Amino acid sequence: MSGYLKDGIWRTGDEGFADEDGSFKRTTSEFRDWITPDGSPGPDGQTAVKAEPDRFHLYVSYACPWAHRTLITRRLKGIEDFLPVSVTHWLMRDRGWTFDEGPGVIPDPNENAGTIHELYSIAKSDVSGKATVPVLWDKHERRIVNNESADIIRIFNTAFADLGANDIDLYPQDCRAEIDAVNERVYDNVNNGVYKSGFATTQEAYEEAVEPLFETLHWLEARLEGHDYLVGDRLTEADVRLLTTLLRFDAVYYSHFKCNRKRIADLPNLYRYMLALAGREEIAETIHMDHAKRHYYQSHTSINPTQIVPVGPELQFG
Ligand SMILES: N[C@@H](CCC(=O)N[C@@H](CS)C(=O)NCC(=O)O)C(=O)O
Repeated sequence: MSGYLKDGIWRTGDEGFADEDGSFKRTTSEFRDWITPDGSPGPDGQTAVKAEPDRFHLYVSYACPWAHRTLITRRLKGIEDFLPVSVTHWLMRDRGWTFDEGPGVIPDPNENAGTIHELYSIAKSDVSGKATVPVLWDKHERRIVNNESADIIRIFNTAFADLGANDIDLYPQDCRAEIDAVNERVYDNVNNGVYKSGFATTQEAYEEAVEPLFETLHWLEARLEGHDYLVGDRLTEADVRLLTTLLRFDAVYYSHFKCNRKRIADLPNLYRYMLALAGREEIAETIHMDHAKRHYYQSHTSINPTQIVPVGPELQFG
């Protein structure tokens, strides 16, 4: 059980976030502004703020695959110095994400918030919806620039170019159409597919999610035959976006979310690909499977009422 904001007030419970047919409904992200080197609008005309060294802050949970994308991109782009990070406790219960003390937790130095939802209310006093991570925060204006990981990794790719970010391009112009196509299929069926499987409350809704999930994993398995990356011959955001779900698959989604037709370890190309990426120093440093395992098994008490965290699998990252 988590909670949500209604007109700026935090409420406990999950009302309004499941469909009547038992399928899991993901809400859309509310804050979609951009950061650009000079403050000019974002790629689709988004309102943007100028990249400045001591202005922004990133709030994440190590458990969350969406937030994990932003941590990996932050590290790959070498922008840690312009963008400090706060890390929530792994448990997400009736106060949502908190900064309660615990191993790995990094409290909020800006607003001294005890929970993520407080940041949402500071940013917008009548905000409604879930209080999700990641959150990209503007310290000057005390507001959320963006809370959509897909946007945030694109922002990181270009925003801090003039401040000395690495020039690795995770969304190269010549591969964009292919990256977008892969992302779309992976998002629907894999990144979100595991959640749709796990949070389904009817057999039909579960099967409707789990079938395309494995179909897509087999498609990816074939695509990676003889290749190290999903698109072209270099690391792109398509890999970052897939990887964070793969890393949690065998330890969490396979059992907790009932995605158990196969493990990633049973799919040789995907397994090799995942291990190679997870072994890169910059990525390895961002992996915290202790938070991920404890988060899922202990937070979702409707799925796992005993809150027991399984000991396996033997292979653990981070
Ligand atoms: N669209 C968002 C989704 C983020 C998201 O769903 N985060 C989850 C954690 S994995 C969350 O914070 N959930 C809070 C809740 O359900 O109350 C993104 O990709 O940034």
